[in-house]
Amino acid sequence: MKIIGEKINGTRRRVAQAIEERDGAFIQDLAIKQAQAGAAWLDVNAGTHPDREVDDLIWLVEVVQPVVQVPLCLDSANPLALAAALKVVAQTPMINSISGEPKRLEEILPLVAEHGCPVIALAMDDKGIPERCEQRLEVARHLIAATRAAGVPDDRVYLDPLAMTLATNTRSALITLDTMRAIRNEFPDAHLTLGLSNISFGLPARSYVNRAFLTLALAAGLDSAILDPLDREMRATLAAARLVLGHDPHCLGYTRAYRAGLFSRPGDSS
Ligand code: THG
Repeated sequence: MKIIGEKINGTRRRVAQAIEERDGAFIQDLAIKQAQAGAAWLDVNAGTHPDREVDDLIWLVEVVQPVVQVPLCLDSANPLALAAALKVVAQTPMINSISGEPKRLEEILPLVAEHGCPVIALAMDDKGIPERCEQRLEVARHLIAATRAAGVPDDRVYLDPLAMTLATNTRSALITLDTMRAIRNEFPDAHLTLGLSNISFGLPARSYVNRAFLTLALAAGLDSAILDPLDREMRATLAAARLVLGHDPHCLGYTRAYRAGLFSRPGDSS
């Protein structure tokens, strides 16, 4: 299970402020902490100012990459911002994301193919996020046909069946989990990913909801996720769920997490 650290995201207020003020130290601190917590990629999202996104994303990349070894996950729907960031990255990044929207697919997929990037593919198109599992699967089929045609192998594609908040639709997690099982079954070589914390937008005590969803998503075949690696409870849940699912030979990951103090509260010696 690979973690994509979610915290450098310009839709978060404190991060938007740091981008605006060019406060590199704040961003670098988030990068270092997430890398130390075991993130395999760091998501970088410059936020929602179309006129500034290119400059802001380049700034983020140049601030983050000198202080960590892990590759970035460039989170943007804007082909110009992605192309500009690709020129300044030190290591091949993950591209987040393509979707069934024709323009996004036509302009971003060539960048993915040219640079040999892993890519996140969202199960949505220009009509939005389909309500039903079968329709999301249909978009996933279309996306895999497109990545294959572009010469991108399935194991470089991270299909995202899309997690939407339970606050407005209490069947939303069930739809996402059904879509994951269907994708896993039809495209066994492709990866699955999710913006996990989306599931709890607008709810109180979000971490409980995120953890319950993570456990069920792992059982449905999730093998990577965009989440908060600094959430210790989340990482403890991940270690326990992997053990229960038989993904942790000799219980090594679980016992390592215990020895690293993941299951005790900071300052608690038990
Ligand atoms: N799929 C893909 N990419 C994505 C998403 C997705 N990128 C963006 C988003 N969704 C995933 N990233 C986040 C980042 C932060 C939060 C949720 C999803 C979030 N943060 C809280 C906040 O800012 O208040 C709490 C965490 C915090 O403060 O640290 O909810 O679905 N491919």
